[in-house]
Amino acid sequence: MAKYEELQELIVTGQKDKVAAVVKTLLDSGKAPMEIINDGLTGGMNVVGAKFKAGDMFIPEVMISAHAMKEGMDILKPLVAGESSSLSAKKAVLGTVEGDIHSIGKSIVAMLLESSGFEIIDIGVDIPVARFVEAVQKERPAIIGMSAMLTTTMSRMKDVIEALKEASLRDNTRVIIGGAPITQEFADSIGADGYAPDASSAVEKAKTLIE
Ligand code: B1M
Repeated sequence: MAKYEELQELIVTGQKDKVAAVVKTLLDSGKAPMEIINDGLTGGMNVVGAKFKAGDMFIPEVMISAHAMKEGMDILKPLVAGESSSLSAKKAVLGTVEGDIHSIGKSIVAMLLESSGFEIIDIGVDIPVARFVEAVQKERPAIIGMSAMLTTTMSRMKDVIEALKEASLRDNTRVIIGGAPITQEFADSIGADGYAPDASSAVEKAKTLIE
C-alpha cells in the first residue's frame, strides 16, 4: 500500500509521472487530502530542502521536485476546497517580494486560504514594492500576504508596509508575512500584523485578523 514515505520519495526523486497514482492510492485508502499535502508532498519538499542545503541536490533537480509536487497538488487542491469553513469570502492579495522567485510556499498558502473562503489575488513572485501598493489600491483586500525565502529579500516586506502607510492604505489592510527566514520577532520589528510559520497557521492568522 502506498505510504507517505513513498510519496515523499517520488517528490525527492522528481518522479512526476508516478505522483498522481500514489496520491490516488492514498486517497482510496482513506487518507485526508490535507494530510497527504502535509505529510507526503510537503514532507518530500522538506527533504529536498535539506539535501539542497547539504549540497546533495542542485537547482535543476529541485525544480523537477517542485514540478512533481505540483502534480500532486493539482489533484488535492479541489478536494481541500471541500473543507472550506463557514468564513464569508474575503479578499487577500498574495505575492513573493522583489528579488525572490520562490513560489511553492506562497502557492500553498494561497490554496489553503482559498479553500477557507478567501478570494485570492495571487500577484506572483519577484513583486516590486510599487506593484504591491497598486494591487492594494485596485483590489482593496482585507489582507495582504507577503512571502520571502531569502534573507536578502525579507527587508522588502518592511518597504511594502512603509509604502502602504505613505499611500494611506495601511489602516484598512492587515499584513501577514511568512517564509523560511521569517520569525515572529521580525514581523513585530517591521510592524506586520501577523506571522505564520506554515500554511495552516496562515489561515488561522488570517481568520483571526479579519474577525
Ligand atoms: Co531556493 N533557497 N534559491 N530555490 N530554495 C532556499 C530558500 C534556501 C534556504 C536553500 C538553502 O540554501 N538551504 C536558500 C536561502 C538561503 C538564505 O537566504 N538564507 C535558497 C537560495 C540561496 C536560493 C538561490 C539564491 C540559489 C542560487 O541561485 N544560488 C536562488 C534564488 C532565486 C531567487 O529567488 N532570486 C534559489 C532558487 C530556487 C529554485 C528556483 C531552484 C527553487 C524555487 C522553485 C519555486 O519556488 N518555484 C528553490 C527551492 C525549491 C528552495 C528550497 C529547497 C525549498 C523551498 C520550498 O519550496 N519549500 C529552499 C530550502 C528550504 O526552504 N528548506 C530554498 C517548500 C515550501 C512548502 O515551504 O517555501 O518554506 P516554504 O513555505 C512554507 C512556509 O515558509 C510558510 O508556509 C509554507 C507552507 O507551509 N510560508 C508562509 C511561506 N510563505 C508564507 C507566507 C505567509 C505565511 C506563511 O503569509 C503570507
